[in-house]
Amino acid sequence: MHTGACIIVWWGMVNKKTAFITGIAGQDGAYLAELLLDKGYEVHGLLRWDSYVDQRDGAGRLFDLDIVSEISLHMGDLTDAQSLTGIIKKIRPSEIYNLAALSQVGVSFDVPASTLDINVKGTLAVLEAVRLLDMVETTRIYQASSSEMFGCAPAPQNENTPMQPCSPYGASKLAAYWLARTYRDAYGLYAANGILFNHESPLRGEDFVTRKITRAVAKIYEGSGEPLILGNLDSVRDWGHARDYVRGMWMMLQQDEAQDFVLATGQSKTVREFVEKAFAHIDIEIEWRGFGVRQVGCDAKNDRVLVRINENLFRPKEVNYLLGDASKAREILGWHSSYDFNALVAEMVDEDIDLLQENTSLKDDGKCRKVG
Ligand code: NDP
Ligand code: GDR
Repeated sequence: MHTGACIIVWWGMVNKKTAFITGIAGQDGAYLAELLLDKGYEVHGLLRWDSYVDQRDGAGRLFDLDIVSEISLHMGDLTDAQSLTGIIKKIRPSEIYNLAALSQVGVSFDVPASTLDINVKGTLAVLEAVRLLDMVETTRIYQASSSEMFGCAPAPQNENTPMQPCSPYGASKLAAYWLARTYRDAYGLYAANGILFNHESPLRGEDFVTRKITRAVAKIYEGSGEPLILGNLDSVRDWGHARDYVRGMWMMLQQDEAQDFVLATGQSKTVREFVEKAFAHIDIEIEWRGFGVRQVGCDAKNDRVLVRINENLFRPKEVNYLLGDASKAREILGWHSSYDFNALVAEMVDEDIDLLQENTSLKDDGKCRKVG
């Protein structure tokens, strides 16, 4: 090899950035890992022990994106501060993306103490590890904050909106947000909060409303007679695409100074509109009949009931209206959302139909079922 080429290879090796992603097996973790690999990063990820032991299932999204072999996975738990510190000490990452969380808002009402343990003490463990390992000068932290912190605050919400969380999840994320800000102010740590509004994708967990809807619509398209059962149809969300949002996370860590940013599309829709759009994509027009929990969504052509309401799916307290103002991210980061609502819904329904068809053909072949 020529001396010049050697220098380029050496320069690339010493300057290769190392990222550590907690929650790497989640929706955002998987897309972020893919993005960072594309940018030439060495990528490490934290996997909970059961996900680590059964990686085909626990890290299924990394297999779906075909990137698992390029990532170093570490068994651990966000709530186990000692083991987490050991992993960070070994990797000495230049960037940490703290995405691991109990992220289901409804579930947080059932297990509030676990929610706080994971989301608050877990975040503290990451911040403390960086401080105690003397990595404040060398490591930047992204903290996955959430529009749920705004709770009942009037829309549109931005970085200056007073926060009024309405769930254990929202309260936990607000505490973690303030911990990140406190470590930034007290110790000079580069810790940026991304206050992200809802973002979805074909990799979205099946217990979130968008994916629940698109899976049910795909099954109905494939001939299922089971209606879609939902809770509150009238809450309003600002839904974007996860691929756009992970790009924003990375951008937040490339600034001269750590700051907090809202990422949102600035467009809001109700759950009901999401349902209508998803069915419209398979040429079914939904007609709503009745009121309250007795309301049903019917196929306008043949009166078949396709959507029902179950009051058990309502939350003890609901965030009614979320609509983000991402002007700061647009101006400072140059970030924008590239998907519109229609494209997002269409992609999710199409992918769920493809997945069902793929699974059916695998079953017909007598082969193992693909892990979805
Ligand atoms: P997911 O629920 O898809 O992923 C969360 C990941 O965290 C899972 O892989 C889960 O692992 C992991 N995890 C949970 N508990 C622990 C633990 N104790 N130790 C280690 N790992 C753990 O969430 P998203 O990818 O959608 O979101 C990423 C982050 O962004 C979360 O913090 C979420 O709260 C936040 N956020 C998300 C938004 C969205 O719309 N998607 C909007 C705003 C904020 P396992 O799979 O093994 O359970
Ligand atoms: P959210 O997302 O709570 O906004 O949190 P989710 O998709 O769970 O709910 C959105 C809205 O839909 C209503 N809803 C239902 N929700 C679920 N999950 N299942 C149902 O059957 C159902 N029927 C109606 C909900 O009441 C709610 O109003 C997401 C998560 O990703 C958080 O981690 C993240 O911080 C926020 O987005 C921003």
